Amino acid sequence: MKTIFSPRHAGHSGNLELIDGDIVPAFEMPSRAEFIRARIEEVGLGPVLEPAAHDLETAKKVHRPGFIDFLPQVYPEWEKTGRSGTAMPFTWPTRGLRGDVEPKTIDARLGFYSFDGGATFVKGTWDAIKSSHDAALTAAGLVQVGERAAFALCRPPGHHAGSSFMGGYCFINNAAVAAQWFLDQGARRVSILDVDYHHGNGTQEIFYARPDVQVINLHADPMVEYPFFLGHADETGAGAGEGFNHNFPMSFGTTYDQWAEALEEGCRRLTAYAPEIVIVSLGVDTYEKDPISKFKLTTGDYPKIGRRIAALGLPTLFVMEGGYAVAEIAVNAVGVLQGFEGA
Ligand code: FKS
Ligand code: ZN
Repeated sequence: MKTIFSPRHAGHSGNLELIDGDIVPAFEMPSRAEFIRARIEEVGLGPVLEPAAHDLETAKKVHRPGFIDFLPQVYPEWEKTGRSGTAMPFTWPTRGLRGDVEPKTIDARLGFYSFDGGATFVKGTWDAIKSSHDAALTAAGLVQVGERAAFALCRPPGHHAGSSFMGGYCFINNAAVAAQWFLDQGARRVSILDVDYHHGNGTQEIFYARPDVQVINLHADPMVEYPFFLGHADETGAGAGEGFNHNFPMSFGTTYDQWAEALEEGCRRLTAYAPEIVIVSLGVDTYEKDPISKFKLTTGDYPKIGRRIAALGLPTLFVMEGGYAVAEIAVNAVGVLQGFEGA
């Protein structure tokens, strides 16, 4: 399997994160992608190629155009106020406030276009976002021309980014852009299978009222886990999208046997939908030693996930999302891909 990876992700580094009443170096750091890249080479998964540049027209179909235009403006605007370091929002238009009027200052616009303080900017962030987006579309192109599967080693990740908001380390929703691109190439139905520990609230929101993209999410119960405000089992889609959104929230401490039951049911519903392409939002923060998560999957479980996905028998695009126990995430993420390839 070919991997698409851009070294430009590394400019998104040194960011600070607000977590548990503290400000710490962000868990979403460059070494994550570098460990995965090194592991791909170590096991000989296949070539690692750089992405081609793509325009943002597809991204502007799944995100509000003004939101996409805002992203490259953030750091220059931040610097114009005389600041350096990490740009992050601190005020959000929640219930009862005006979410329909875009204000003018950089601090206000950061809040206007986000749902939490987790999508932060340094100088190289926009370039990394763009390279991650390009990696997803370049890998999608490989699948489109007949590769059985491809791996977009995206960083930053994307599944928390919605039509007009960033958050949770995510800016552009790479998997959603790829799904839209496959449809624009003529696919009639695409499924997104999100196996990251956290609910892909952005992906759900983008496609919630649409029948052409089925969204299946396996994740920690939002009653107790981030992103808290979406991801319940009764969210099944709206309007023309009714019946095409499937959530499988699970408790803290979930082991592979329990998790695999949800995967099995998700795969049954995916097969019933009969998509032409599967996009896997591949997070490995379900791992027992992940520093910010509470599931109990072990290293030996990840190839099994890959094998089950391969058994769907569909062209498959893997898009990297989360996973934080740095060294081990590489073995686990590549383990899924090796399992898929029959290793
Ligand atoms: C827990 C605080 C949680 C934010 C977690 C963000 C998770 C991001 C991710 C992605 F795939 F997008 F990277 N803080 N006490 O793993 O879902
Ligand atoms: Zn996650």
